[in-house]
Amino acid sequence: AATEQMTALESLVRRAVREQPVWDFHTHLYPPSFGTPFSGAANGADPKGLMLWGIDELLTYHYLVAEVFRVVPARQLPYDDFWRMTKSEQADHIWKHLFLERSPISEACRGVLTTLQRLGLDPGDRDLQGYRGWFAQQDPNRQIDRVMEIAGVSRITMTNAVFDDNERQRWLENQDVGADSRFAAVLRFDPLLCDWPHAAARLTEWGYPVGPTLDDEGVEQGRRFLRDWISRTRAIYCAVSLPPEFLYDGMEDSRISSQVLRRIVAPVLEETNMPLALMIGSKRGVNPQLRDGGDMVGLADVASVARICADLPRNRLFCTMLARENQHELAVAARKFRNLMVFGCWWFVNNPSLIDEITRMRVELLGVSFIPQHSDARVLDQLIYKWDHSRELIANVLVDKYRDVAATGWRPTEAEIRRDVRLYFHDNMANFLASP
Ligand code: RAT
Ligand code: ZN
Repeated sequence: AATEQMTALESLVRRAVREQPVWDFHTHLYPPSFGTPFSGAANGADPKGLMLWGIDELLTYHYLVAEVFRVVPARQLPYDDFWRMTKSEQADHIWKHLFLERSPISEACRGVLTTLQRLGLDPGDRDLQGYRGWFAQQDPNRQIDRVMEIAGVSRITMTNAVFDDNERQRWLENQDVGADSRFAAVLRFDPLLCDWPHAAARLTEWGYPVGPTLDDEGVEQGRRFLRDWISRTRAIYCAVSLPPEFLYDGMEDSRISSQVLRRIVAPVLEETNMPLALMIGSKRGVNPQLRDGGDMVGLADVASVARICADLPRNRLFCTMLARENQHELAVAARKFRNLMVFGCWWFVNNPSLIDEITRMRVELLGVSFIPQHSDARVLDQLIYKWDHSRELIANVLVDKYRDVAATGWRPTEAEIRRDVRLYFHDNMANFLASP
């Protein structure tokens, strides 16, 4: 009878995790209003469009670009030759070298297979032309609904990079560009904190005159810039990615990044009642030839995050870190500060073995008070595999944790399990966004 109860508990947990719709905390996905370079059955491809979907985009994901350069000798394919190929030629190249000439067992390769399978295509066919034919018949807008349905995603959070000219122009030209209710905007402004001279020059050019050092007038202009863009995009939070070297030393810290954070970003976010997401640990462009795939991981300073939480108690921070070695300290920091919400297994830690390890540790230290995962999908269809794989791993952890308490005689009810899973996949994000 005891084992029967355990099996019942396990299937309850697995079902709850499978069925709970998720608000995806962080992606790089866009609705069709931002244009799509591959229009499928719809008319009107936009070569610089931001909505990426389909098999060629899946295969040319920057995770796979980095992997293919490892296995093809430099003399056979110099970087420039790869970048001169069309998207389909690049996809053919990756398919040949990473799927056919060696087995696709890396997480990024496996992801393509899971995605095809759950879309109803058979990876066993190994028929790239056939998959292309199928995608070419789909309508991008309807594909969004289909993918969200299969992945169990009820809201997609974008990353709206205001310093990206292509994207900024689209917001300026069409005030309804972000109006698709399936998507929520996030204002992303890395240069404000990472490269002030560049940010200041751009702000000045855009009608917000600020100097290379920060005086009171510059602070006012910086705040006005943020307010304008928060209202234009109707962002639900703001975000920055910071390098491993990022430091914050406290109220007296005169670094320009600390001043911008304290004097411009924090006050505007407080007045708009909005959290800031910090993604820390990515060293940009250690191999620029790989483009998006050329960034490295580095150990970051968790103490700086703790100091920000202490110095800015009226601000709320979401935080994720890229280095495996930072995960434990970050979870401990979250125990100290309720204005810190840990989220996701980001990029190089978004691998089964590490998701398992990190999620277990977080449950043990934080109970249900964190956001276990985000997809970081750049290609629409990736939502399927990212969530499929993560749901399975999160369920494994939860099964063990509920079993441990059940062994004491504490029997979690189905309603309680569903409540907890809803916190992980939806309510923690919603509550943290809303709470003053
Ligand atoms: O995971 C990724 O796709 C990275 O290229 C980055 O986009 C990272 O997630 C980021 O948001 O900076
Ligand atoms: Zn990202």
